[in-house]
Amino acid sequence: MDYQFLKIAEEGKVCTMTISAPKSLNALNSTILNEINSFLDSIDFAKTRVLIITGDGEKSFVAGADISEMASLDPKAGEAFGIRGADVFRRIETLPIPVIAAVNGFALGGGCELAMACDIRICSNNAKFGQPEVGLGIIPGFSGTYRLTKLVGMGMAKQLIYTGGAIKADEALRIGLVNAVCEQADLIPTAMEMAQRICNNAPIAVSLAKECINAEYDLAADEAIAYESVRFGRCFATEDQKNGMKAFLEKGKYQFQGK
Ligand code: CO8
Repeated sequence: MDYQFLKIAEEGKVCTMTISAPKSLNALNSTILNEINSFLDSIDFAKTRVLIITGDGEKSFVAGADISEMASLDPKAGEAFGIRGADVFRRIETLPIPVIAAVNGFALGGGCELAMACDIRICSNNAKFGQPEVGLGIIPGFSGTYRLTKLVGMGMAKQLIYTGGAIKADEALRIGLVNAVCEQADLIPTAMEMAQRICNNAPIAVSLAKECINAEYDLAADEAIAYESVRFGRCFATEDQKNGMKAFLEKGKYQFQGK
């Protein structure tokens, strides 16, 4: 399928979705959100085991939601736009495969929120993260108040959101907003290498681990522990568990089939 604002590339079991709206530094408008939704619908999870999300060019990952589209919204339309973005990001967060954000520049507002909806964030050393919304008279609307607090803790989330200031890659690494920082030229290769390492593992197990980590974060301890036990048990219904353990005991290596 052809998209106006997305470039899709597949390499083995890894798919890369590049957001491309160079005139607005890849700012997210309604069309882009719809295209991401359509693209998510089209993923064949039997073939694609990891998704990488990045921005086009060397300057910006995503410079936020499109301010020109938001400028004239009334409260009802504002809420609807927020819900539309939040729904797309929640779909990304709950995809049955890991999603890596390869942040190649500005990740501001909705761009930071998109990165935070991904499982893992790797950024280039020119990346800048921030939630500048209060400087525009709004608040983070694509679930930033929720996810930033989860990722970096309440104190740092409040500082970033109240001041609206941007932080550089090294500070993002220090506070745990990103997993790794690298040179821009190494960004996609680094994300790809991590994706390949994930692909070498049992896909059903990776998917169940993602489901557990996401769900358990919001559960009380006893519920969370029980949630994991059920899914741990499910692993023993898979061929990959049987063959993976057999191969280990026979000092061999098994190519996981996702069955
Ligand atoms: N929306 C629309 N256009 C944008 C955006 C954006 N978010 N960001 C950049 N652009 C456009 C600029 O207007 C400019 O267009 P033009 O060439 O036609 O003038 C072009 O991109 C290039 O930008 P600059 O000339 O400003 O480039 P600089 O290198 O000087 O600055 C910055 C780069 C610092 C990234 C600057 O462009 C900037 O501050 N952008 C806005 C960043 C921002 O505030 N983002 C948050 C937006 S709000 C948001 O994301 C809320 C999410 C939740 C929404 C909930 C809905 C209700």
